[in-house]
Amino acid sequence: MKIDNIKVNKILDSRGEWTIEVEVESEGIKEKASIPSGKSIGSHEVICLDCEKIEKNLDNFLKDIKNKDFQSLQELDEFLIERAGKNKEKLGGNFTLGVSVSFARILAKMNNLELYEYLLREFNLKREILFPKLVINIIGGGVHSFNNLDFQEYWLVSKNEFSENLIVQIINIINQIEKKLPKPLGRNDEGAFCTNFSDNYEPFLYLKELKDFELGADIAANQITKIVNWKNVYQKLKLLGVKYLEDPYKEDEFEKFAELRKEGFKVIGDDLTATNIERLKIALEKSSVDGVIVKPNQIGTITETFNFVKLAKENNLFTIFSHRSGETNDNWIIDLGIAFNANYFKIGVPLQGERAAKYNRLLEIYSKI
Ligand code: 2PG
Ligand code: MG
Repeated sequence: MKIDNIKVNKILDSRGEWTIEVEVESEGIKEKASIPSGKSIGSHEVICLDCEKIEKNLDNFLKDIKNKDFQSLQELDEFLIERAGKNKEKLGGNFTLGVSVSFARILAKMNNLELYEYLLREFNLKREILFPKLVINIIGGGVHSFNNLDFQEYWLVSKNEFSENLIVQIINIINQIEKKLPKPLGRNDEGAFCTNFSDNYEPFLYLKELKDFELGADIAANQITKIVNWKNVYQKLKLLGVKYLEDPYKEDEFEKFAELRKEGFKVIGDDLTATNIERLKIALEKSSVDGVIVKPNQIGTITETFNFVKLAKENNLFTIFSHRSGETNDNWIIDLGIAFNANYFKIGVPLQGERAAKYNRLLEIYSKI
């Protein structure tokens, strides 16, 4: 299948910052995908380019791609990976992902399939997990917020799989917590409560003892510049009953991640593993993690995301398919997670349009399956 045209549009994300939307045309079908952007970006993520830079390269890239005939999404992704060069610096990982997702949507449409159904077929997969569980960022701090908390996200982790009931339960919990919180300042980038607390641990007192949920946190340690006695931090979090910890140390501290697992925490890599199979191999060798965050725009194509998830699953790691803090209303992350058998989705609270869009896609798929 030939690609006849690609356009890039400059659009706003949920933070009011510029991001891109990519439109691909093939065999008379046009499909679009928009790409979110992070604020706590690790140094091992691929390079994203702004719209103007992408447009500058576009004419040459189009001449090149129009000569090719792609038999599958994986063939297109291989071409993108090769042309984008190291860290996707020549084309931008945001652009390559936009092309990858749009082309997958075209192929799905041609075959009269939903995107997740097409991905199941393309990667020869079966639905093993009927529905993922949810990781919900209820109280926020760090670079997503404007309060005094150092840790980025205070989570409830659902014991139950996604359902309409679970959404109702989450909204009720949020309403109850809102009434109890000290002087709310508002909501942060992801819709989590942004409030000043007496210390970094107090937020967990508002989340404790909720039936059907466990506690977790994205420490996002890479973003914390002050000197911290980490041993002390994790002792306190253990006493509070926190079970899941994302990025508890800086992005290259594989050994420290592994040590923390011995304390009984479920340790998760985000900036550590960066949806990058080479980083995952190091994490596996050093036994650094129990689970990994999956953010396709950390790597730049659907195929590379799939290969990362495959290796994680072969090694019994759980996967958390995640939004970014600067989101768009697009919902392809849900189709990828459903097709690739995500164990969890981390998509924020269902109270802001760009996050609700993901919950709505889950509901839509849920009603079909
Ligand atoms: C994270 C993400 C999403 P950002 O650190 O896990 O919550 O934040 O998109 O800013 O990298
Ligand atoms: Mg993170």
